[in-house]
Amino acid sequence: MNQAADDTTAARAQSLRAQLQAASYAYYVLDAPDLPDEVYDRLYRELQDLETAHPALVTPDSPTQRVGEKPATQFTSVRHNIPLYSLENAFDLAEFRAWEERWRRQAPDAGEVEYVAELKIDGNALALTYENGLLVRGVTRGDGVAGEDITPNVRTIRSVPLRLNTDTPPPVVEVRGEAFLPLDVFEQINREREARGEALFANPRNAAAGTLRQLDSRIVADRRLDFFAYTVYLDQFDPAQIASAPDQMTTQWAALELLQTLGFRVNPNRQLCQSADDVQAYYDDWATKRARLSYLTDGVVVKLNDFALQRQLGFTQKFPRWAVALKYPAEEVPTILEAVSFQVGRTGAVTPVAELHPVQLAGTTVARATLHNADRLAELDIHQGDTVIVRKAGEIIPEVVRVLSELRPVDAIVVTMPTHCPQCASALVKPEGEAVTRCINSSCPAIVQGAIIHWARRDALDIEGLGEKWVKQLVEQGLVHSVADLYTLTEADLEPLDRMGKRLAEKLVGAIAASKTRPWASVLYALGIRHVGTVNAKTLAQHFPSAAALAAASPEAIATVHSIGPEIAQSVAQWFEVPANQTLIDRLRQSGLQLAADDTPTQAAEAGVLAGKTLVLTGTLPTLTRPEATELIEAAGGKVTSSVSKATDYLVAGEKAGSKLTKAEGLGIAILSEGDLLALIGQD
Ligand code: 3BA
Repeated sequence: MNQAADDTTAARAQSLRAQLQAASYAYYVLDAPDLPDEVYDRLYRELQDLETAHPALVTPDSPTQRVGEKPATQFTSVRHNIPLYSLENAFDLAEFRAWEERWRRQAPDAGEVEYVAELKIDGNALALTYENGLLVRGVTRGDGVAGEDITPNVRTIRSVPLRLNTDTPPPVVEVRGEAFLPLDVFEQINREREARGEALFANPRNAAAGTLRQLDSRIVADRRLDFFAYTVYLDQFDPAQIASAPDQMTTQWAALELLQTLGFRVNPNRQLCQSADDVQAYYDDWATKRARLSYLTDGVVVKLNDFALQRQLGFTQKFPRWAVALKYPAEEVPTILEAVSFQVGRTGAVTPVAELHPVQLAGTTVARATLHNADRLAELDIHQGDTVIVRKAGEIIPEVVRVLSELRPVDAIVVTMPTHCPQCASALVKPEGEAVTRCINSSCPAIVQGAIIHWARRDALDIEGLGEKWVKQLVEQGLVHSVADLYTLTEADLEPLDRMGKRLAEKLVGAIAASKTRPWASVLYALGIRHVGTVNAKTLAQHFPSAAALAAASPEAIATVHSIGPEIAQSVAQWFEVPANQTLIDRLRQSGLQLAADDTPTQAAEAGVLAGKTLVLTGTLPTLTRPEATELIEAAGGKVTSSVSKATDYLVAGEKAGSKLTKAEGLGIAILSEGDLLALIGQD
């Protein structure tokens, strides 16, 4: 191609990008589409074709570059230049007024002030960095100090501009806001998950968090995440400049307008308030109106508008003093109780569950709610056909909080706990002083089903594809009575199951066989012994290198292990005394499962930087799960125990670290963040 043709091609690509960006902005940010879909698609394909023919024309902000090519293997932890503080909560208007009084005592000369009231989006905070106008990084909030770099996923959010809408971008801009899933997308995802027999997301916030942590950005792109911006730092590398800005931007209100100008979606329902009374009116107004929004809000964020006043007030250890989250109470709605069912869990615990006439609650349809246990059931004095009040607070499953007994149908029958297991009809037991009613028949189908699902978990024997849907059928068809039966299943056994087929049967048999290589500690955890979680299982497996050794140990001997208390020891010893459990262990051994430790520690572990060191984990780490952190530590030769003592070398502390942190500080034990740990073992 000659120079002139090259120029026109480049110019065309540039023009297509500009048109597509403008259309995208109108569609996703302004919510006012100005280009028919077919036209958009045609221009998009033209740009794609041009870029394929001339790869040099591809720019990082091209609309074709939102979705990455291949999945990431893991996310890296990134320290925030300016921490993301938390928001102080006010649970009602009185607490909000008290907050105002408090900051006023600290700034007695403030006089009349302006507040900005913003809807509090129930999502996940993100920090986006733009260098010379281009999006270079998107990081989750994490623990506020460090988060995960999820840039490829952030790029898929259509309302996040890949390039700032300005010809004169500052060298570095950091924008913060909330990523969220619209309610209709959330419901669609859960419908799909239900159809595949996967666990449902509890709420849109969890679903958004799960989506943001997806390693494959192509999946993220399908999920239609959205983003509202609310903070902009123009000079993020100087913490002294927090809330500082050029001359024209001295207020939160102006910052929000600037964000909008730069191309971000800013929540349109914000309001500039001249007083706390104005804020109160806004809060009351949105208490009902928010039910009609397409996304969830859990309160109002109130910020002092003036940056100078914000600076004067500053921050406490955790919160800015100039902002508060005025929460809405957990939603409560009345509905009719259609029936009460009794669910039997993996441990045999029987939970009464209210089957309800479906109602909309906190953005989702609720048809079941927990009644907790026998005591709660008796206390509620619930009758068939009762009108009940259900509540959903944050993550928790909905619960029945009250019964409107004045609306009770005449002659209604009181609901009581069954005396026999609804699954296997054996007598239930409720030990004196305990809240839980249990089925103690270890071959009860509900218990077997729960035990197998636990057995197959990622952090147990990790049997891919063995979800609830299949387990239910296996148990119902009488193919499996205990986890040991899994290892004698053949493809011919599985194939006839509803919607299984040859290919899946083959895969499942393979996945079950693969689980035979999992280490002794994982098998011990998978057995589901009370009080033996992943950490205790690891500890026990280290001290008792085989199932035979553990089975032979007295409770006293088990309790001598550091961090294993008498209650845990008792539970383990008791488990091994039950003849059925001994048979189970024998069968597992015959099937070739690892019931003894590989006694040669790996070379890496012996030579590892943490060799001989004892670490304790506490709180929520920004990127690693407990099992992941434990695995990394052990790979580096370290040992993880569950309680802090003088023998502890390091405490790895994440968000919401509690008494362990205090204790470690008291003992002068070195405290590591996740970042410190990763740096120490050379994984940063
Ligand atoms: N405004 C969440 N924090 C928010 C900047 C401050 C803030 C929030 C907010 C600290 C929302 C805490 C996490 C964080 C950025 C720290 C909002 C919302 N403002 N409108 C005052 O809608 N959820 N969350 N995010 N820095």
